[in-house]
Amino acid sequence: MTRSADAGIRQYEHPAGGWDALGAVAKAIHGQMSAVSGTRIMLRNNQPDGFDCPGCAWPDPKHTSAFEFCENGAKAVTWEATRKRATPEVFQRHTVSELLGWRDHDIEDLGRLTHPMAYDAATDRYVQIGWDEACARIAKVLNALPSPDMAEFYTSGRASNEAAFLYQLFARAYGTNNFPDCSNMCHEATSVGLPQSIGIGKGTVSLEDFGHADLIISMGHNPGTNHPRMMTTLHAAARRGAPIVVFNPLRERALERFAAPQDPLEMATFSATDIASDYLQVKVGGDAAALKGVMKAVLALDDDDLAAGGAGLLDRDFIAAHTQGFDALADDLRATEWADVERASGLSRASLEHVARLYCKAKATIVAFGMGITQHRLGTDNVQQISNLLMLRGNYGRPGAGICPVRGHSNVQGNRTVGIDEKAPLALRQGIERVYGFTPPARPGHDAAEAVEAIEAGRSRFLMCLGGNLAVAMPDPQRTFAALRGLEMVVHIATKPNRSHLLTARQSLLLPCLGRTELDLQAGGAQSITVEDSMSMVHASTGRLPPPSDQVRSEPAIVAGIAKAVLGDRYGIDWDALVADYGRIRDGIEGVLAGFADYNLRIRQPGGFRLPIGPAQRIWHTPSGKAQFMVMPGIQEDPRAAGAAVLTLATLRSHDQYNTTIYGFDDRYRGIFGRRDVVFLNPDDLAAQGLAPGDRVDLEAVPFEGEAASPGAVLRNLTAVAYDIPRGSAGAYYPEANVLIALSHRDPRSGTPSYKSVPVRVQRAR
Ligand SMILES: Nc1nc2c(c(=O)[nH]1)N[C@H]1C(S)=C(S)[C@@H](COP(=O)(O)OP(=O)(O)OC[C@H]3O[C@@H](n4cnc5c(=O)[nH]c(N)nc54)[C@H](O)[C@@H]3O)O[C@H]1N2
Ligand SMILES: Nc1nc2c(c(=O)[nH]1)N[C@H]1C(S)=C(S)[C@@H](COP(=O)(O)OP(=O)(O)OC[C@H]3O[C@@H](n4cnc5c(=O)[nH]c(N)nc54)[C@H](O)[C@@H]3O)O[C@H]1N2
Ligand SMILES: [Mo]
Repeated sequence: MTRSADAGIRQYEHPAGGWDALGAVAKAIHGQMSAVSGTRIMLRNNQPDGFDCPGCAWPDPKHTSAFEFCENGAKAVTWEATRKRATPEVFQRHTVSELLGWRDHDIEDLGRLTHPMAYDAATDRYVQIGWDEACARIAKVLNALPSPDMAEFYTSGRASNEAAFLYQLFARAYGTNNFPDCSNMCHEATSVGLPQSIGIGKGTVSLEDFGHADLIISMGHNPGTNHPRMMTTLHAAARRGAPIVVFNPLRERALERFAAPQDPLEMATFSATDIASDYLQVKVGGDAAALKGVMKAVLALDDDDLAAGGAGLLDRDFIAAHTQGFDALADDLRATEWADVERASGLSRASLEHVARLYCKAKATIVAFGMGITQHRLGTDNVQQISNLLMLRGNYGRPGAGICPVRGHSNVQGNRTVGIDEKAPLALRQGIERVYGFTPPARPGHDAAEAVEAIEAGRSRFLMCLGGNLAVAMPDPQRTFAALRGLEMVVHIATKPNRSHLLTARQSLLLPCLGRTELDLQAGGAQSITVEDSMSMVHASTGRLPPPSDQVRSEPAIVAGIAKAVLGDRYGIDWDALVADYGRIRDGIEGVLAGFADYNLRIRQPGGFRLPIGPAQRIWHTPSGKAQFMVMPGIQEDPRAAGAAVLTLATLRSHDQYNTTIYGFDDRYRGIFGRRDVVFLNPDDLAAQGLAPGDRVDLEAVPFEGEAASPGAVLRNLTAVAYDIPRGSAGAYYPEANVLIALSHRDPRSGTPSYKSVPVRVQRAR
């Protein structure tokens, strides 16, 4: 495997999207299924009577339009609908130890799981077992645990509302709130920060609002790769002349220039549209400082306007009627020094003042944001500063205005809504008691990082995973992998094999489930499931493809089967009846939770229905009943960032991956082809270390305030790529770079791992 160090690294000259994206779809289909079935299934994607795309949580325009082309949606669908099968025979051919040596891509590319299996330590292989046997083994372990709080129930956000609701009902009936889930690694900073600011942990805008916004600020996300359908929205906004201000350390191609595959003219003429009107390359981790700078400038502009006899630029009526804490915020902003803002954000005062002027000119502003905002030690502060900025000019509860956290997994928001929440809100507990007649536990359970710590310490002995790849998604694989291997039992409900499944415990079960695209036939006939998108729209999804084998069961059916085995007829819940007709599960959700009235009726409307979002009506479910300005005193900086030798590393998704699922080895828009072993560095940082582009380097973790990654955490032999990124900032791919992240390196307010601000040193490879 010798090749020149800079092979596969070259500038990508085209706009994002366009014909290259169409070509990539053809390739994705070719790799996994026949062209005819691939094309046919793609046409049912996000259609009113079709299935919801498992690719992301961006909403569909009214669910009535023609098929919306999306390259990465196509990859997600074909990866699930593949013809490849990971049968028991396949597992006979490969020991678990052998599979552990494979790349993540190759493990999943074995294909769809077809039969329930259990790990056999004697032969080091997964072997087929029956469903009843699997459920009986789980019941035996769970019913022997000294406390229900010694079991962990993980969820990855692909599960439907129906599956997730049953899952939490089962675990709460069993007796715990231990619900580690992928949102703990994702938008938890939003879920903790926004309720304090505006009384709900969700976005306030609808898709229609983007058509009315006259300023869109995009912070810390990469929609060209992770939410390609959002590019249609941004493309339309750019075309009608709405300024789009981007805060991102990396110049992401799609945010600069995009050719919309749905636009016949652009496709025919090979033309494209500029997306960002202003691209601010904030330092990694510098957003709170940048936002404070913009707000400070807004206050100054307001002062000037008042001095010139104007009415001021703040929305004083909104601030007086709807908010609390403005004076404290203003005092803090006036006391904040520009020099500190500039240093911490890496942005000039002039550029932030320019954004402030655009903001004061705009009648309606939306701020959209992703992982570049949330996955930081200051993640919750970042989110709250965004809300402060919006509140200064009353940008809530008006057309074209509001906050837009762009969610990850296609139903991660729905999972939280229907009860995947380790904090066990009172209303949910009361609802369960009302409908199901038992009192769920009130004590808070574990989030994802706490679950791993509890497992490591032996305080938890059992782990069930409804999807996902927990061990690989979490920081510090050295610790996390070792912890999981120490469990009494681990149970994975999954579509495809992955590395977490190979970290076997005393007993390990692998249970195959249906995906979104597949026909879900139960006693009461073919079933639909429901999901909630990033904008709180709940709608139905119906799969039609034949299941990968007759042994594969739906997630609700698997959960109900386990619940029956573990709980017997405790609390008189008729699990079989719930699975026979998912409408009964939805009736349960409707009974337990507010906002779901006529659930079964309303999902029949095209496009579904929207859950109530208080701030969209200027209703604030905060303790004071008002929206709160949240002060982040001063400018907080990582003390290490001052030292030139320490860089702040953001771990990123490539264009060819879905979280830990690696579809392929290209990151087209960043100019990386056929490899992932690279680190993106500013040319001056390279030179400062006596390095040149193409050199092999090692990244070494730098402990923070005594929080160390596992000793000697080093990522070796990466190729240095000179990239347009601020000095002091660096980028490398997730999950490879997770070895550098200490489990304790997280936002103290939300527990979100600081995946996007990892202190590292770069040196020539040993
Ligand atoms: N195809 C595809 N789609 C996906 C996923 C996938 O892996 N593949 N994952 C899904 C999931 S679970 C999620 S959560 C979302 C993730 O979608 P994103 O939120 O887009 O997540 P990342 O790819 O991690 O990219 C974060 C962006 O933040 C920027 N960034 C890094 N650090 C900072 C910073 O300090 N400040 C600012 N302002 N920006 C920063 C990076 O340059 C990058 O452009 O996508 C979902 N959709
Ligand atoms: N360094 C670093 N680490 C990160 C991040 C980062 O940006 N940087 N991002 C974090 C984020 S935002 C997230 S959300 C997590 C993701 O963490 P997870 O959600 O745990 O991981 P995924 O990679 O999405 O899970 C992929 C697996 O899900 C299973 N699967 C797929 N579809 C289905 C289905 O329909 N049903 C079931 N039961 N299983 C299915 C397959 O077995 C597949 O292998 O990772 C986090 N980790
Ligand atoms: Mo996520």
